[in-house]
Amino acid sequence: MAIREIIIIPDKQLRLVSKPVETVNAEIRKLADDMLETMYDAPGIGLAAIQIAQPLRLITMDIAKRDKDGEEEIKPRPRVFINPEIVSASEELSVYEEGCLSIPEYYEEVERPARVRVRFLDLDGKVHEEDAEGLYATCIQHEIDHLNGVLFVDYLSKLKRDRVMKKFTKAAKLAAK
Ligand code: GNR
Ligand code: NI
Repeated sequence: MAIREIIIIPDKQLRLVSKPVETVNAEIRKLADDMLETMYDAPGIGLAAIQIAQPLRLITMDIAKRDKDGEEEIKPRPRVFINPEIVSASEELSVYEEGCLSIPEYYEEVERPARVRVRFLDLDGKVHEEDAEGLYATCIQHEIDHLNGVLFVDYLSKLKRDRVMKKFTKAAKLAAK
């Protein structure tokens, strides 16, 4: 396994539409492994392949640690979603404060469907369908958005989005000098 560099805004690659994984082979399993290691190291609860500059429809996630504000230790639950699709979404919406490893240290509330049904392939190429709610529903929608070049700031007011994009554009220019 290896930790890969996470790209941040305004990197234009984050706006690419990622390509479906054609075959779940050793190369894809290695990429998924590296994504999990990169995600845990960051740390984050989800990661889309494009965040490490790989435009493939591949997501990793582990929301287990998020429930860990109590005493008991929660075991890690690494998950991999290949070619994930939302097959249905609830009319009911819910609000979560979201963050993104590609927009470091910026958090805002986003409203999304409270529940979604998601279809995906696992690392054996087997099809699954699952109902997601709560943080799982929010996170899988956030990650699938990445596969389509969409960022959570796209749901905010133009004022807020412009402000955060500008801040990171300035920082990138200073770093390049
Ligand atoms: O680590 C992450 N936390 C998070 C919190 C609320 C909603 C979505 C997320 S995903 C984010 C990691 C990330 O950027 N995934 O693309
Ligand atoms: Ni993100």
